[in-house]
Amino acid sequence: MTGKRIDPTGTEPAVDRREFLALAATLAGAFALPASAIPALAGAMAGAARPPVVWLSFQECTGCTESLTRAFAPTLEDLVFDFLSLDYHHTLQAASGEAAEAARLDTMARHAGAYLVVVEGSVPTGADGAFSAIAGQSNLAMLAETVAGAAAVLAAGSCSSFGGIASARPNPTGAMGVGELMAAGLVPERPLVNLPGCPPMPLALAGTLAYRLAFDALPPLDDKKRPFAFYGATVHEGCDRYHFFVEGKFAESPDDDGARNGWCLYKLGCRGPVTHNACARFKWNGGVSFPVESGHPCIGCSEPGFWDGGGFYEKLSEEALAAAETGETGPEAAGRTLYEDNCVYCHAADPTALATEPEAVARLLAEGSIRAHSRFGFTPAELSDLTAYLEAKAKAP
Ligand code: FSX
Ligand code: SF4
Ligand code: F3S
Repeated sequence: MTGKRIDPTGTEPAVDRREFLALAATLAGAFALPASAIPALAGAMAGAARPPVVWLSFQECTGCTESLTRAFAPTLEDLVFDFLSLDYHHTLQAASGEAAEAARLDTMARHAGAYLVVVEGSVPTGADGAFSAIAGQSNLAMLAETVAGAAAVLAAGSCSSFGGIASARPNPTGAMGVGELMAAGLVPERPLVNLPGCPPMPLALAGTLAYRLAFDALPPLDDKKRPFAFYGATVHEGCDRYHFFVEGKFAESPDDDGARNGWCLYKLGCRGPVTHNACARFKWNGGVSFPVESGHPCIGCSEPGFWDGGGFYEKLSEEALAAAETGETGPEAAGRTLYEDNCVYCHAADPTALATEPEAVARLLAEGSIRAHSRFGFTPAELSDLTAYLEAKAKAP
């Protein structure tokens, strides 16, 4: 997208119809919608309805906002002025202090049940939320208050989706993602979409908002509440280096001939095979490139367990790779992924070395009685998967 057009009357959309159609066509492809849906998407974005959005920023690096302001089509400015009414945003709003908080409360009152909440960053739960406050209100209290009347909540980034960097071991602030907080009853349950990535892909956020506007519904989500359109495939599946992976041609160090020849980065710790994100498909910076294409292994920034489970330069286990390759599913495979993404960072890679019986592991985790484990916030289904994996390993010859 090129330079901004300034409209002194404030009535002309900053994005023209052709650009909306191009974006709508890209999104229709991502959502696997027929071409007949393109006018609906474009029309919704170009239309007069501007859903009110309250954007909350908690424990984060502001990379998520940075990411969206780098969205090439449309830019955040276009989103703000054309198809959203961004009523409150800590970083971007002109208002400050009491006026800023008044704007948030006013939106919540005037659009009760209809406004959207975008959350950036994780929420500290330790010390009664005292680790982070805005306008004298803890992040936890502000989130609970704001989410209560929302039509839907979009967790933008890995921090708000799954806890992210702030929740990395030893998680000193008790940081949690929005879904975890809802499951724990600390925040009212509202329809939730997770858009993980550190930062998230701009198109995932823009696309989800556009879909909501066009169809008055959230896009189809997977079991981690991520839109299939952007998280339905792994980075590996779309990677340009995939044929080298198949041929067994791997870079052994970041500056060897293999790396120079563009060979597969699996041996350098690439997490592409187990990382669900659309980087390889849509790429970054206007489609220029993405980490793997630029020569760096994927560090799994969009998966639960990032950062502890991010796998920095540590080769993915053969077992995890095999499970990803065969598409092996079911409780045991899911349990193994949970174990490898979380437990192995403190415990042995082979769970049969654990001193605790499988059944007791699940119980202790559910009770949250081991302090360092409470941050995982495994759901009952995850605990059952983990138990299935531990039991299978215990029984294996
Ligand atoms: Fe987290 Fe976003 Fe990573 Fe940073 O706000 S997902 S640390 S890019 O900024 O929350
Ligand atoms: Fe690409 Fe990484 Fe998969 Fe190799 S392992 S094909 S570099 S995503
Ligand atoms: Fe993150 Fe991997 Fe994409 S590190 S930006 S998911 S290539």
